[in-house]
Amino acid sequence: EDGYELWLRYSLVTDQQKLNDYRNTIKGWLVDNNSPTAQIIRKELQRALTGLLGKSVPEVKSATEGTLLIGTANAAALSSLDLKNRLKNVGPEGFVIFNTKVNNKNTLVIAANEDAGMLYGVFHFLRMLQTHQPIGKLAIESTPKTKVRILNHWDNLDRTVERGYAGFSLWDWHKLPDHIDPRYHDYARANASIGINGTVLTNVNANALILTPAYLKKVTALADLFRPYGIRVYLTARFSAPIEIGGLKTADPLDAQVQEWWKRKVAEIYKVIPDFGGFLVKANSEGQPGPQNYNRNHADGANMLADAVKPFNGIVMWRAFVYDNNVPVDRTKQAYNEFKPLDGTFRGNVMVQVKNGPLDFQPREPFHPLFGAMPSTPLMMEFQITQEYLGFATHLVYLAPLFKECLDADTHAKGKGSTVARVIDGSLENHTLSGMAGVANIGNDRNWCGHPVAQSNWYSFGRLAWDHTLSAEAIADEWVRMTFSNNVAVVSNIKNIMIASRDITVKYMTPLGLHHIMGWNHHYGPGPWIKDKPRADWTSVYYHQAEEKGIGFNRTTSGSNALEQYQSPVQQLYSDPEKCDERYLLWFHHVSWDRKMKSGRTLWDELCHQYYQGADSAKWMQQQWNTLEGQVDDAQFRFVKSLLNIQQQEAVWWRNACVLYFQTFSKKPIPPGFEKPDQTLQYYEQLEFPFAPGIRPRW
Ligand code: BDP
Repeated sequence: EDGYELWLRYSLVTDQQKLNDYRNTIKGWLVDNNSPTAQIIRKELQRALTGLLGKSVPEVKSATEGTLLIGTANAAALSSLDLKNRLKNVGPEGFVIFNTKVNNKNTLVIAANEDAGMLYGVFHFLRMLQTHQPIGKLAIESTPKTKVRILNHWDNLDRTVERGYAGFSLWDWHKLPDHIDPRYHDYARANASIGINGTVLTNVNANALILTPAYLKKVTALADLFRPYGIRVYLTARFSAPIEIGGLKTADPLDAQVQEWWKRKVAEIYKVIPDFGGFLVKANSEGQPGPQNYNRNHADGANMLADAVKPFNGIVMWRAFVYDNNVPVDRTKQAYNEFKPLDGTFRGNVMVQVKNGPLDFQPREPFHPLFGAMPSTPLMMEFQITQEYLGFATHLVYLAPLFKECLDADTHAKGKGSTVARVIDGSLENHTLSGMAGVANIGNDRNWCGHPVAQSNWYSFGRLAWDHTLSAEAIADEWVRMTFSNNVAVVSNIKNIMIASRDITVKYMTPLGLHHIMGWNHHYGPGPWIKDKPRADWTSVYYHQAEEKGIGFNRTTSGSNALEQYQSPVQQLYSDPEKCDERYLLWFHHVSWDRKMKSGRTLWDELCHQYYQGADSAKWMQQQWNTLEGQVDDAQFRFVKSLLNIQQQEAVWWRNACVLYFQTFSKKPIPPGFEKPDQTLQYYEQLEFPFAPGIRPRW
């Protein structure tokens, strides 16, 4: 196997009893609908049932014993079932699945209010078969918790992918619209199977060319293809497009000509893509143009675009990832400082898209203080699925635990239980708009994501966007069963590796709240020594602040006071170094090397301990994986094995480089019992990685 089939392998059900059971329950199927989505469902059912049940299951004309009946509320074949009532709570995308009698025959029904719900219901049902669930007494009702469940592709028009580690962009702009790569269908199927309903095709560091007629034709071809899969297309809007492709002298959002230009541009887009989703905008950050170039604020910019897309029901996703050249005392404070005062001034069709943490997708960050701080504005989550700071597509890091850690964090904005999840699903403040975005890890590598296990990160993002109450364990369980095997021992082994992998990675990269200590322009290996760059907040020393007495970024009142941006119970959780969760200690505090840690060790010893434990655990992952030989597909087995070998060596690289570097400040020995690094600090500092993927200057 080469990984192309993702979690949609549909291999024969190996549990004989389940197989018999499924064969008896599903003798035929009927999709009472003729929409393009229904055609997709027919194909998927043929393919899936043939694979899973090992024989083709016929399409039937009416409900007989053992029919899988699929349709929307008004389907004639389902008219006896009072579907309107059963579907009253599931909305346009939800579905119900239940066993019932029709014409006195045992049937299984998958029904929804609209086409997309039907498709989601079918994929849900297929997942149940793929994971060997019982299907005799089903009474499922499922509704997505967030409305916009969207991938952000950081794909450039030349097919390079910013922070992409799985080859080049899927979008072959050159050959579009005439050549439709069959892969686009498989991309859409995969997304539909996990409930993703939107895709931003282009990089947030935007190119205005995408808005020109020639490119809009190409975008239209993709939008037409994705539509029956329930997927809407969105684009990034370059704020200066009116100048670059419109011939105007300004892009000032309050300028009437500029407003008019965007209105026309938007009308032009909707003429060819009637369900165009809207725009994603990165403005006044890392060199991108924005309203501040004209002394306007983010709301002025967002609202101008929002007014343009409003008549067509479009939305604007305005990013809060902002920082500029005036390096503040603490870069992590800037987004809150700029956005919080604007709460209540955004149009109703604007969502502010906030990264999970206040810095930038580090292996571990506390949740972003904007969550819960802008009650009048719907905030969207932005997770990074691509592993920019987590070993690219080389290291095995299952991200659902990272996603969950943030979603489950309590902002205390409206008292206990005001979790980040409730902020972004709109329930905390009763917002109708809600969303979750994931920066895609997909490229044109045959296996889509580079690392076979990186597929689980795409998968778990989609599953959590649909239902953030799912646990990381449950999602891993599903994914392993669908991707590798239903064998209980295999499932538990791979799941154990996956669940542990994120913490292991944090330990060998950035334990105890360290952050932003990676290599200079590639963000790959360690670079805690990075200093003296054009901007302080692009260095590592700015973040770890190591010196003879201690280490860590003081974000309390005696330091940058970034803690003030959190609600008071959260502040209290973190402000006292004695009580602060040690996983965030050096994020919030500058503490002495001799400080006593919960383990009883000094901070220095504990830091070493964690680095060594991380690297040892990377070895443990290898050992665990090696026991799977012969129990999962051999090609996949060998591929992961070779990647784990690299990961293990690089965990040692991270450990050695960081321990040797921090030792120059602590001046303390590596605790007894730990093998000494076999190279000098200078060796690590001089290592160069000219071939690291995505190498390019930092913004
Ligand atoms: C950082 C990336 C940079 C992105 C930026 C962003 O290094 O390539 O452009 O985020 O999110 O993580 O805009």
